[in-house]
Amino acid sequence: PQVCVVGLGYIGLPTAAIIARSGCPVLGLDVSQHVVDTINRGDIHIEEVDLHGLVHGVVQRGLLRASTRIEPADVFVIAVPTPFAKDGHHTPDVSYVMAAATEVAAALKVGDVVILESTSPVGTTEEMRDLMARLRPDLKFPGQTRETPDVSIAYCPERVLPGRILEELTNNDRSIGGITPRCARKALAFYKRFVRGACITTDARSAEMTKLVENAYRDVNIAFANELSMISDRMGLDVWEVIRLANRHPRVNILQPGPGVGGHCIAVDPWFIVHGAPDDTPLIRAARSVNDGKMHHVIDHAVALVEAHPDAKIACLGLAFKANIDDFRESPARFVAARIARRFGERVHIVEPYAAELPIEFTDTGAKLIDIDTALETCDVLIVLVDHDVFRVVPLAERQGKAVYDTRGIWPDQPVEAVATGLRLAS
Ligand code: SAJ
Repeated sequence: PQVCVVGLGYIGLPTAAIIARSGCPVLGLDVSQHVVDTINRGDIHIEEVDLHGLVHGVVQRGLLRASTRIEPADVFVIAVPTPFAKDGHHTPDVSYVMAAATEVAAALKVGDVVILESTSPVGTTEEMRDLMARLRPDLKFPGQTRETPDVSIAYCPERVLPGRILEELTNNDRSIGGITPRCARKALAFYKRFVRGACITTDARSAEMTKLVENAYRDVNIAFANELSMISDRMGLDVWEVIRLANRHPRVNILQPGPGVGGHCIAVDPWFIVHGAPDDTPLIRAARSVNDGKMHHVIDHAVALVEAHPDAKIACLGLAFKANIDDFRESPARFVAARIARRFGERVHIVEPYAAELPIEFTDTGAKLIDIDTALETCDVLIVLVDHDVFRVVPLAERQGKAVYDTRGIWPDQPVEAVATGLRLAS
């Protein structure tokens, strides 16, 4: 089939490339002319392991082409962002999905399959169907007619991890949620072309909820770890030791505390559930507030540590939202480092091997970007914010004598001097 992927971001572009690799001709649609031109040259505008080679190959073989204008296709895959509305209430904004559906509606013909992949509040796929049905009264839509509908519509969320997108796109199991069982079967046949994991059919609303639940589950579990770290700080316990020991229980598996939860999904998706059931979500809300609160707890402890060492140079290790990636958006590490930089100015040095320059909010703070070796030679206070491998491998000998606040627990051998755990102060 001819495939059209709407939205060429972190999910859309790898998806388009993998479908193209399976042999289907793919048109990738994006609102940005820059993105379209970049891809048509065989280049990419985002960083992801092995993606450049794959895109280059499928563009060269004529299987992937990008455009700002939609064309007829047999399968449409929508992978556009669903951010918060700017109302300050964490309300989901599905306007990009509806804009994409409007474009797709204009190109629809009998027999087409429309698949939504964007993380969406429960009911969005049906809302999208209603919109397309209004725009195309000449077609019969699923769930609205007792006759065989002219088009099929399904919700099939992605569940890939940044840094492992290509591998996980192919190998992860997927939920395939049809507006009707027939829609699910049509979508299933499509995903079977390029997914090796199991594809499990369900209805669209259950698939929408499943996606949100997966990320809320992780958020709640990280919140538990973060709450433990704050309790341990208060009680003078080593949270890493406590978690390590508790996880020896055959049915306990506590996640890792950190400076808060970042990224574009785990700190966002739980709110989509809360929005749909505001009176029934005390736990999910509490997790959000614990994880956001952890960021401020880390800032307070880092400030206390720096103030206890008035003449020392400070190094903040890491800005990325998690280990070993170059994504600095929605990053608690970046937020914490910027607060430290604003407060302590020229004493502050930032180490981020994945950044070529400091983000905009560091301008005028006096903070400088340096490499890990310089930091180890010149800084006496180290604040670990990201568990990049390049930090993890620094041996104790090079950290000895320094005051260390290890928010990720990457250096369990760091001698503890005083204050609460979490604040690992070298003697
Ligand atoms: N984190 C911790 N402690 C942990 C694990 C993670 O503090 O033990 C933090 C990370 O440092 C990071 C944040 O949580 O700041 C999120 O990182 P992550 O690796 O847990 O997840 P993401 O945001 O990169 O990707 C998630 C994944 N969802 C789940 O694991 C349930 C991925 O499978 C989804 O496809 C993705 O969200 C998405 O697109 O929704």
